[in-house]
Amino acid sequence: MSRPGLNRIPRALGHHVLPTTLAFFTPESGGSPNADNIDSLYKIILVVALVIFFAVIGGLVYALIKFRARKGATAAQIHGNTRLEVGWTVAAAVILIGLAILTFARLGAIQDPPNSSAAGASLIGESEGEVLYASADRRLPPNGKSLNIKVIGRQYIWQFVYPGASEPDGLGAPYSYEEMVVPTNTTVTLDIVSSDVVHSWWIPQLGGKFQAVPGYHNYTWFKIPHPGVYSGQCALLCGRGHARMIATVKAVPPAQFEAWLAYQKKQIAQANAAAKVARAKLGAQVGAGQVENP
Ligand SMILES: [Cu+2]
Repeated sequence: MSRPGLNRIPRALGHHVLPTTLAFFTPESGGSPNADNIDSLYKIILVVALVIFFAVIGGLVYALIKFRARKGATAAQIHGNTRLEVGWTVAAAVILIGLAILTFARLGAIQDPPNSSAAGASLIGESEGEVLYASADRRLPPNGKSLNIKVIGRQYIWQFVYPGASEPDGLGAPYSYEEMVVPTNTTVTLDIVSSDVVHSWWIPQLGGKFQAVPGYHNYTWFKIPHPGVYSGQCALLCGRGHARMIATVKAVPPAQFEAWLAYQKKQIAQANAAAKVARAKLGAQVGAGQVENP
């Protein structure tokens, strides 16, 4: 009698259950190559650790059962074993050195952003004059082009400022709150700052955690291949409203991103124009204060 259900079990164990279980203990990934590299590094180290764990525990259980107390049996008295001791010291050192080499070999791909893909948004190169804050920490892709977004942590909301300032001092740039919209296949570099206390920027699927420190700039990057929404939230207790300080990154095709940015710019310009009219109107009014202090 054929039982197709049973045949599927070993396959499911090998291809689904194991990665899912490992994923429970390792960082989230899938949104950006740096997050994927951090995650795979964790998985490799976890597998090595699991093999050693089971070898040690297995050896211990074997010895406990095989050499358990029995009537009439006398335990052998052993005083050290140089070969064995040198062996496990050297083996542990070799494993550690191997993991260190692997980690440093992968660090570049985690820290250094790659170029945008051909399908990404067409970016204007970041010329010297456009960089407001020079820093040796900021890493740019090999071709020097990235979409640089300023992430501002503030009690209790994240603000994102996009390139495209209309005034030389950086004012008039399009911005958004809480939701960052970015083009797919495009290398996005982040310039993380804070306007009050220390916050922590973290979208787990897009890579590591970075603190937003007042008076200091922190830099990271991501590159999202597919449209999607990635969520996170401030990862450092920053005050009463900390729990509300959520953040999402919405990746959309480049054309859609450009349309969104233009719309955002228009909305902000309209709001600024309306505020200007309101201010002029208020200024023209003769109020009680002006009567008393002409
Ligand atoms: Cu917070």
